[in-house]
Amino acid sequence: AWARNHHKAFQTKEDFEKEVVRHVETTLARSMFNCDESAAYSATGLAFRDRLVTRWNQTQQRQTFIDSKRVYYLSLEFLMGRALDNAMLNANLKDVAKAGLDDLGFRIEDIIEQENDAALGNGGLGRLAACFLDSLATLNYPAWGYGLRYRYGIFKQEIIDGYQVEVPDYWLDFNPWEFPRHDVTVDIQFFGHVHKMTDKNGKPFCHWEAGETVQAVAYDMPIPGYDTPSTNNLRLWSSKAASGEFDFQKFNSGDYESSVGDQQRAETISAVLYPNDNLERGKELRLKQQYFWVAASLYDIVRRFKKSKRTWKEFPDLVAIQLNDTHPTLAIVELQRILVDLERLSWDEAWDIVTSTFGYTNHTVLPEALEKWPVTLMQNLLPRHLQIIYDINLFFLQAVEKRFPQDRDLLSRVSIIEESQPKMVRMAFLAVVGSHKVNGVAELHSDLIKTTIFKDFVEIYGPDKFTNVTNAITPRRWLHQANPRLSDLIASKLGGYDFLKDLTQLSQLELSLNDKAFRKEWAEIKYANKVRLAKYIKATTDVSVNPTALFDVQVKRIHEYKRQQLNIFGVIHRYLTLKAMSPEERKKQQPRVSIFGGKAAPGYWMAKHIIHLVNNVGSVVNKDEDIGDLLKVIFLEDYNVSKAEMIIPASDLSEHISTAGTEASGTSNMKFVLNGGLIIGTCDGANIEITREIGENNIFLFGNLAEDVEDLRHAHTYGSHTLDPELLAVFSEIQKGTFGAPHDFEALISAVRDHGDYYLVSDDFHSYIETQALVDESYRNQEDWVTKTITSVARMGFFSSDRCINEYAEEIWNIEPLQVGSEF
Ligand code: 26W
Repeated sequence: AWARNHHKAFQTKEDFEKEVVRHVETTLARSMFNCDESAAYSATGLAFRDRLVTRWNQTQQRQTFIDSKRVYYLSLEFLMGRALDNAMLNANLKDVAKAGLDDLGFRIEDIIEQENDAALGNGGLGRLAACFLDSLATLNYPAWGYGLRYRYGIFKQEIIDGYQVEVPDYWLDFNPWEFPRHDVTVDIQFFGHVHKMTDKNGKPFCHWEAGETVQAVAYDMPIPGYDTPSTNNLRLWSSKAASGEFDFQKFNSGDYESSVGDQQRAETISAVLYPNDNLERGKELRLKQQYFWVAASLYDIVRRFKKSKRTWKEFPDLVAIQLNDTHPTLAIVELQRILVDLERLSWDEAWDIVTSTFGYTNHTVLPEALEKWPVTLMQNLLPRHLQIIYDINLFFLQAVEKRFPQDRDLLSRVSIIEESQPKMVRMAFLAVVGSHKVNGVAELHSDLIKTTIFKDFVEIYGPDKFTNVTNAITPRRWLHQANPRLSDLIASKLGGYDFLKDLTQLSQLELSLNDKAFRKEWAEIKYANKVRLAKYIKATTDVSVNPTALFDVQVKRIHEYKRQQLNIFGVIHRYLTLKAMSPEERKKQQPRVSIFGGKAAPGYWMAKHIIHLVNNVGSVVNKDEDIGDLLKVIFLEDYNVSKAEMIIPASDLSEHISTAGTEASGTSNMKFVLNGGLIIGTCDGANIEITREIGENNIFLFGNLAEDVEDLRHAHTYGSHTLDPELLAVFSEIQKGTFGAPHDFEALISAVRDHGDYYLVSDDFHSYIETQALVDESYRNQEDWVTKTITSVARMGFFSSDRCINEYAEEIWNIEPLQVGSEF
């Protein structure tokens, strides 16, 4: 109905073309004669943005009018990737756009390729947030995301002479998907002092007189749902000097540089995404980012709540806030401060509201990733917040002491303040104490947090406060968009695309297991995706790979716990084995292409050594004529969301081989299986639940179990530590200089050989090699392999982020979808 009222709501290619031409000629002020691909992208983006805006406004108006509970997802990272393809597919207008662009002389694939990824995240945590936004909109939940608008997203990775080089990612040049809201600003304060005051009734209260003010400006991005008019909002804050802060005194007295310097200091807050994944480094600017974003978001949320004219007690009936890891934990303190200092509620009333509002998701148990801030830093930057943290801790410890008298050990173990030198604020504990639910992201992980880092809190609060919501992915981007041919084939079997909104329908694919034509098309799609990747590999690395070889892929952030070193040591072992064979024997071997991709944090030397080793092994193996197509080793530069969309559909086998108990969930494992690839993996994170769903015949599991890791580590340190002989042979080869100066790789070897092998590379090596041999054998039987992949896809229904979001909505947020009807 609304379409008739809006000329911009094109439905035909002719109308779409008119919109593109209009945007080229007026918005971009160019002529169609010199409309290049970049201009065509911009105009196409603007045309789709126009039609999003209408629905976006209507969704927001409706949410406000109905006054229903909203969820706010606070995440320091949103790894959105590209928006255009997604917007076209969600609106079911990609065919229209394709035909229209074709008329105008463009190929839609080339136009899509023009867009920069919105790369505001490191890896799993940020991409999960993006999948969640897609599901929230698709399921019509009233939801907003809140994050930071980094000027520089995750760095771009170049490989030069086998080494990673970081290049800044300036992505904002032209971004049709964001709407600056220069009228939506919040002044954010830092530093200063706290004064004790009394109000006119003689009641004492605290007043924070800040030393620095920075302005937060909102930038909004529309988040379209699939096959629904619902369009949610992602609000990202950008920092600039507060209007009163530009120092005209300095400016007029000729001190231009220093007045501009203040401006730049303010803008620094949202300048750059910290590129550490799973490593906390206690930098003041990072804490400033966290508070800046949290304070702006809460001001916004409270402002919206106040318009509803409800009483404060009703706040949790209208507002749920989810903390994506501990990064936004200061929101707990900030809300308590707003309620007590500014709104003048009693401490207990305020604390009830706060704890009913927040939920906290934990994404890691790695000790080096758990956030702790020095008390002195907090005292200086956020003096009033530190006082409140101390009070929260005091009341909490008093309550614990009451329930468990005389257990001083317990008190010091659970204290939010760690009594170390220097004293530290433990953010995870603060998040637990200030939330009504705490969840892990896969069953094993949720069990682990209950028995390790939060064990005492389970005693204190009881087990019901802790729950599990197993991660999942959006099938719209990770099947329909990334692998359109597979999506079409599935739709042809299932009678339409409803499975994209109810992924459990995939189970019907098992009925087609014996359908020859279907199987053939299934295999052809995989092959076509491999051909496309092979072309990309040739174009970017100049290595020719055979698309009939087994494509073995490990793409994710480079980290010792994810064990890319195990993979590359395994590759070297394979190379040595092949070299030792006679030419006749070699002919019987299964050809393989080992593909790696992923970024190392700039200061993470071990990770950088791993990248270097992979590249050097590649340059030796790839030109070895004895080996030929039997083994190729590829490092794909600058792994990101849009590359993932090409790489994942082309994989036969993907590696998810973290030391058991270290990978909280993993989500790419799900993406690979959903695209008809199999997994080699450890019993870790979501691999375990994937196995439960698809069956253990359809996954290649290996290695030690999480329950045995502690004992093995202990044995390495205190007992005798014998290393796997085949791994030692790999080490000798590296040390002979076969893959370049051995010095460069000494640290990788000695971590295993001399420093206790914390990640159990040696303990799992034999099992890994044997399991890889099993993979070769399985792959030889292509019919069986296809059966395994179809069966696996059919059983992946559980891993839709729609299921995941419904669980959060019911168990944690207590929110309902907003029915959308014909009035849209
Ligand atoms: C403060 C430094 C820092 C930065 C990022 C610490 C921790 C992080 C993230 C929590 C790391 C992360 O992305 N964790 C991943 O979260 C995914 C989504 O739940 C899981 O699938 C991955 O297993 C987990 O590593």
